[in-house]
Amino acid sequence: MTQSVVVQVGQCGNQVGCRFWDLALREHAHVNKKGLYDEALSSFFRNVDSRKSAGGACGVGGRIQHLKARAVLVDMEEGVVKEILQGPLREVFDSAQLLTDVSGSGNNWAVGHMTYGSAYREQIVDKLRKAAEHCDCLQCFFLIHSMGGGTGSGLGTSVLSLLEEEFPDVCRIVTSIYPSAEDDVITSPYNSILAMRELTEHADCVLPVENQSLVDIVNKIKIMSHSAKPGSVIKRDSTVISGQGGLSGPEKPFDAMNNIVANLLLNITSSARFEGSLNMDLNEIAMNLVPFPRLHYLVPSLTPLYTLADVSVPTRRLDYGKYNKMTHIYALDQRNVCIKIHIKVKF
Ligand SMILES: Nc1nc2c(ncn2[C@@H]2O[C@H](COP(=O)(O)OP(=O)(O)OP(=O)(O)O)[C@@H](O)[C@H]2O)c(=O)[nH]1
Ligand SMILES: [Mg+2]
Repeated sequence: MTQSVVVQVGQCGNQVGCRFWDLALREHAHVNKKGLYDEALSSFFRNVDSRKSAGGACGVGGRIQHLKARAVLVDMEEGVVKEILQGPLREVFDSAQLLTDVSGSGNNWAVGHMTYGSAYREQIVDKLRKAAEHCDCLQCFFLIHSMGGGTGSGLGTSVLSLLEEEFPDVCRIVTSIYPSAEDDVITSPYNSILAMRELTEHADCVLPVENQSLVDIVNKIKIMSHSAKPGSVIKRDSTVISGQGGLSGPEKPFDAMNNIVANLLLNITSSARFEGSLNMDLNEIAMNLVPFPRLHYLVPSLTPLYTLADVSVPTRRLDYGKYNKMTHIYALDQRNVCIKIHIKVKF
């Protein structure tokens, strides 16, 4: 089985990333009842035994000792990463995976890209290499960042070009959070445009997510949940928009929105994380859906929202048998016709 490394850059990247790790751990805990470190876990987690020498890496098949996320966390402010290290996910990361500064990029793409990009180049490459060395067969880098902030857009895209330089054969899938029209960061349109040029040049595949759409989805699900028909039960620990009931403790402002993005990533990676005859590798997303190298913006969507809200409605019968949760991706085919592709994921 192959492995992937998540690179989370900036406040948004790290906050979304943490929701992803939280949900991924919960999902694996749900299916992995025996406490064994299996192939599914190995795709995004390492199993480390601190009593052993040489990093203490344990192979697939043994008991779970300490799970470490295959991740690199970068932020030019300290706050968010510090909070992660004090939160329930602190055990999942170790200091070798983190890179922080104190002052941030001040919402300025150029500071992130040029100033921090060159100042931290060696350190970033070092951390990426270490993460890659822990993998038997590294298939994919997942970069998560915002397009509006200085560090996310500037340093995030600098990291992307480093990935291309250092690991040209490893697939680069980027989840970019675009600012909404009412964004309070005044420079966010400029940052987004400057970052987009880099994404076009250096990414294999970009999954753009717009903050306003996330707000709309959260509101829609809340309305649906409140107006649920008599007899339908709303699960208290819905993992779609709520982080409550799990690892995360009290909910923070962006949590509901970030949970949607985390769910999206969870669904997209699920076929790479779990065995199955219909399952595909992650690099097939780029291989099958990108008609031209620079035309790689795939608009993701989640459906149906009703199941997402965890409202218990009778499950619809789908031809996919046991696969009854799907992710759609829109793409242009060779004739520039918009096509809608269903990615099947385990439910
Ligand atoms: N969906 C979502 N958007 C976020 C989150 N945090 C910030 N944003 C959005 O991201 C943009 C700001 O980027 P940040 O990630 O905060 O900035 P940064 O990358 O830390 O860069 P600097 O603070 O300038 O160093 C704005 O458009 C915010 O609305 C988050 O947790 N989730
Ligand atoms: Mg910041």
